[in-house]
Amino acid sequence: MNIIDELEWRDAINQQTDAEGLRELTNQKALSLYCGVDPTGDSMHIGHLIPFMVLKRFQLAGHRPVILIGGATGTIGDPSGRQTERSLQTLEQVQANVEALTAQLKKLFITDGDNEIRMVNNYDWTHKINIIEFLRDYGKNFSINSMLAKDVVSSRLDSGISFTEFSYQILQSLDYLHLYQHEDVQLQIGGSDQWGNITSGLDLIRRKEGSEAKAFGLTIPLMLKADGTKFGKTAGGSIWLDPNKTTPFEFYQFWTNTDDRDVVKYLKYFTFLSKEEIESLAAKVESEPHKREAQKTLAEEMTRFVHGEEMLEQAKRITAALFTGDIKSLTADEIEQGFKDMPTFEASQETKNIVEWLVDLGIEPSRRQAREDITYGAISMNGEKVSDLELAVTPDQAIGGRFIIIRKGKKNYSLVKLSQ
Ligand code: 545
Repeated sequence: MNIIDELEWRDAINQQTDAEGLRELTNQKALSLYCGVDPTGDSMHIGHLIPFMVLKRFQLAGHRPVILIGGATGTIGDPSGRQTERSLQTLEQVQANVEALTAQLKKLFITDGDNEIRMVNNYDWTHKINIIEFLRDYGKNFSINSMLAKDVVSSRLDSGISFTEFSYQILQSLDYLHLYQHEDVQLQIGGSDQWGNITSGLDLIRRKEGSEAKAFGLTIPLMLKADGTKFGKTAGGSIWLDPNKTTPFEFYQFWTNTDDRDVVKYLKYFTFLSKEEIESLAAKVESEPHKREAQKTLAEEMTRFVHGEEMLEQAKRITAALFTGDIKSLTADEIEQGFKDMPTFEASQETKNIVEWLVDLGIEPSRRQAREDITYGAISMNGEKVSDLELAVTPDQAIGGRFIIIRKGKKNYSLVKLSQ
C-alpha cells in the first residue's frame, strides 16, 4: 500500500497541500521528509509523539525521515495554538531541554540497524544569520499581510502578540528552505496546529527556488476522544514519555483504560499493526468487548515501543499482581511503580506487634478495629493473610528491605515505606 493511502486508512491526515502530487512523488522515489520539535520542555507527551509515529511509518515504507530539534526556535517559542504570550526560557534551560529531547527521540527512533533517521538542530544554521541578511535575504519574501492573516496571528490581534512571536513563522520557514536546499527534504509534517508554519515555509521555497519547486506539506489531526474530553490527559496530568514523569506501569494502564469507542481509532493511529490485525481486533471489540483484547494489545504495543520489552513485562507483572493480590512476586522497583498513587506511610525499622504497628501508622483507627479486622481475615501483608494477633513486624519482612504492602478488605492498599 502506498504510504499516503495507508495514512488515509489510518485517518492520520488532516490537510495536505497537494494530495495527488505527493502520492505520485512517494510512488516515484525515497522521499526525504521532516518534522520538528521545540525544546520548550524536557520531555514529550503522547500528543507530541503523533507526527513522529507518522515519520516512522514513512521510514518503514522506505522513505527518509529527518527529525529537527528547534535549538533556535525553542528560544523564541511557537505562538501556534496559544492565546497568550510565552515567557522566554533561559538559554541554559533551552540547551538542557535540547539534550533531554535529543536523547528521548534517539532512543525511540534510532534503533540498532536502522540508523537512517537524521537528526538536525536548527540552531546550527539560524545562529549564523545576521540582522541585515535576515531582513534583506529573507524578510523581503514575507508579506506582512499574509503573515497577519495566519490564524495564529489573527487570533492574537486583540489580546496582543510581540514582534518576537510574530516572527516565529519566518524562522520555521527558513528551516524548511534550508532542509530543502541541503538535505533534499521535500515534505514537512506536523500536527494540525502547524499548518500555518508549514505553508509559510512552502511559500518561501517557491519564492526562492521558483514556483515549480516540488515541496509539500501534510498535517495530522489532533486526537479527539469519544467522550469529548482532551486526549492524553488523566486526572494526574499528561502522559509523558519520560519514565520518571509517567512510569511504564502508568503508561501501560493509560492505554488499557481506553474506551471501546476509541480503541480501534487508537490502534490505527498509534500502532504499527497491520490492517488485518487491526480489523480482527475491531471484530473482537464487537463480539467480546469484556475481554478487552484490543485495549491489551494497544497497551502492549505502545509500552513496548516507548519503554521496551523489559518494562512492558514489568508493567504486566504489576498489573497481574494487583489483580490477584500476589504482591510477594514483585520487586521493590515494581512496587514503587504500582503503588505510587496509593496511600503511603512511613515506618521505622523497629520490630513491633502487628496491632500496635497498624494503629501507630494510622492504617487502623484503633486497636479494637485492628484486632477485629485481623480476626476476620480482612488484613493481608505482602499478599499473605495475617491471622496471628501476636505477629511481630520486622524489617526483614519488607520487600527489598524497603516496602510492606498492607491490604485491608478487598481493594484497600496501603504502601508502608521503612525509613532507611
Ligand atoms: C520548529 C522548527 C521547525 C519545525 C517545527 C518546529 C516546532 C513546531 C512546534 N511543534 C510542537 C512542539 O511542541 C513542544 C514539545 C515539547 C517537548 O511548536 N513549531 O514542539 C508540536 N510538535 C509535534 C506536533 C504538534 C506540535 O512537536 O507537530 O502538532 C503536537 O502534536 O504542537 O522547522
